Amino acid sequence: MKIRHALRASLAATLLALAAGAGAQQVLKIGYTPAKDSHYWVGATTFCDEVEKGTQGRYKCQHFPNSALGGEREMIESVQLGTQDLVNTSTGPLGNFVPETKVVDIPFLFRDYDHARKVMDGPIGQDLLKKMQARGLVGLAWTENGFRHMTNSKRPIVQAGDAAGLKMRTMENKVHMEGYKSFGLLPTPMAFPELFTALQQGTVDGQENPIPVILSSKFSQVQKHLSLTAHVYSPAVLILSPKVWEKLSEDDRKIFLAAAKKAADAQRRKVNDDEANGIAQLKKDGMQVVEKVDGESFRKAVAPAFAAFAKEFGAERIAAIQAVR
Ligand code: EAX
Repeated sequence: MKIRHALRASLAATLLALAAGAGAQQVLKIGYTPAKDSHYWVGATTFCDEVEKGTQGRYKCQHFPNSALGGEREMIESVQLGTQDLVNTSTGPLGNFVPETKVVDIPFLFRDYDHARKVMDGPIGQDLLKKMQARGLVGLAWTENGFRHMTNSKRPIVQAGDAAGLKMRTMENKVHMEGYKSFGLLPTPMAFPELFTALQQGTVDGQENPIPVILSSKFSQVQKHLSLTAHVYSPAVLILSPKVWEKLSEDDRKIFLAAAKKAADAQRRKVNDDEANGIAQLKKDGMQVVEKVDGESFRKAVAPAFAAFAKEFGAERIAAIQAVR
């Protein structure tokens, strides 16, 4: 009798301690479309480790890679609503929420990684992060997706003329779609979680994504041709729900922001690695790779669309981005 009493008391004490612990630790749900081990996972993991360390375990993360919480548009919506805490997402659908960010999705706007990273980390990019606040999103840092390249099941693409007529899955991004039409592509917007099956079933002929996405999503299983077109830079951003942000102390906010900066660095390093080693891997996996693309033919094709981009975003804003060295 006595022993049972004592057991019950100690069980009650344990439950109380557990409840107190649970109250002190908040688990943040973080989602992204690519798989575990991808560049997004590296960024997310770095962020979460830093936050957990910095807050002595008061905050930690639960990861949802592989679109487990939906496509990027859905996840941004959930973060806005506060039913999801964090998303590491490309700018694919972001312009539908924060129109000011659309300018960075213009094809052939950035010369190379160095240029793109300088712009995103400089006043222009930081100003865009701030613009997210007014739309119910807290942009912590620009991470990175990478320069996008075309894959397809029909033929090698060497010049813009080879792309003409191909049914190409695009992100739900008007700027991309406008630009790609000028290459003669038939843009078919589709959320990322549907893409692998669409390629497998031939609903679309091709898609375009950075090397780290092509690798981690195993598109080599369903696409024969890869062309290193680098036709657009694809930024990514780590976004926190305002519901979480509003509850953070000033010190914790600093910890979150510093963690996001480290996440961006780590994610970009993984992009560098995949760019350096991934193409050989994709060849090994059976892809035929066009490395020497006639970039000039694509630039020429898209040049007329720049008039429309200038009208929409302002010629000076575009020029200001191009002028960053
Ligand atoms: O952000 O939808 C896409 O093609 C994106 O590049 C992918 O979800 C990673």
